[in-house]
Amino acid sequence: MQKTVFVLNGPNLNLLGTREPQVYGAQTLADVEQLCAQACARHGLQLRFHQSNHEGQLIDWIHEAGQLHARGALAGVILNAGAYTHTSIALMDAIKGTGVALLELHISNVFAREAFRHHSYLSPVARAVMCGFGVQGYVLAVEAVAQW
Ligand code: CA2
Repeated sequence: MQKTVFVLNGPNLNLLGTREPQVYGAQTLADVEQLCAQACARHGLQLRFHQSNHEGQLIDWIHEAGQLHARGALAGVILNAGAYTHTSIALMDAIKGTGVALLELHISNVFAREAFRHHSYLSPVARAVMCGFGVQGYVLAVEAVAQW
């Protein structure tokens, strides 16, 4: 059975490639989706790629992933929750409550940035955490989830 990978992107990541290229690079979110699609195709995985600026929408997608997880049809969730990483108990509860295997991803090295980016509500409930690989991190994350 072909398993599904959810790649979920939080607030402001729709701006990728348009501003702050020194921090987030020059590639757009559409470019990132294409990289993920190619990586998934290489591993025989189905891709669900989404971005939302709304916390509740991200939670709804995690719940959807949870339903696939319950049927044994989920490879994993790759989540770049953006700034919600540092604020959202609701996202943490959704990850914990659904039991999905989740890789927390950040484009930048959050530990080399402001102190408020050093704490994540999500890391304690994530299976793995990656940061600082630029948008190439999404490809590495798909490769990792393909081994789960
Ligand atoms: O490094 C990451 O991927 C972050 O999750 C990005 C978040 C930030 O709040 C986290 O601390 C680290 C911000 C996403 C904003 O994305 C933009 C992209 C281009 C231009 C402006 C914002």
